[in-house]
Amino acid sequence: MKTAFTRCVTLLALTGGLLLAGNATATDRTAPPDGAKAYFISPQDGETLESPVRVRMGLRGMGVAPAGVEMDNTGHHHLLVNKPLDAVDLDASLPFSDHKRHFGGGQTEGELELEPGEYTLQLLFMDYRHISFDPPVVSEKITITVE
Ligand SMILES: [Cu+2]
Repeated sequence: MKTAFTRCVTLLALTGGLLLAGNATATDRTAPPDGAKAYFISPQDGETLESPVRVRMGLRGMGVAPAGVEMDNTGHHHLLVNKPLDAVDLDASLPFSDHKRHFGGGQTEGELELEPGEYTLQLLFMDYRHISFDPPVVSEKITITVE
């Protein structure tokens, strides 16, 4: 009887530990400094441009570092193209796609090849693991037209 009880408690403890570990990874987001913000230097909201579109990314209150380099209050830029922020899982490492561009080398400028049309762009600044800060460090969402 006593052995069975002990085993049961051990199992519960193990399960509890695993659950806690799971939660820790899912919510292990770092708080950014107060007032941290990403912003577009260019293009401007409402601008009409030709492809390739040169994007210049600004950052206030934090520093840019390459992906994989863990330093306090740093991260790298990501550009959401026609991708609403609420469609992004901020607790997970951001996947790579045409709609979610990473500037993992620490770039603050990039070029976008875009077909003619209207696009929304938003910057999402994330940490060395491509995981969002909490609250997320984002820019305004802007709309551009490519001719
Ligand atoms: Cu990234």
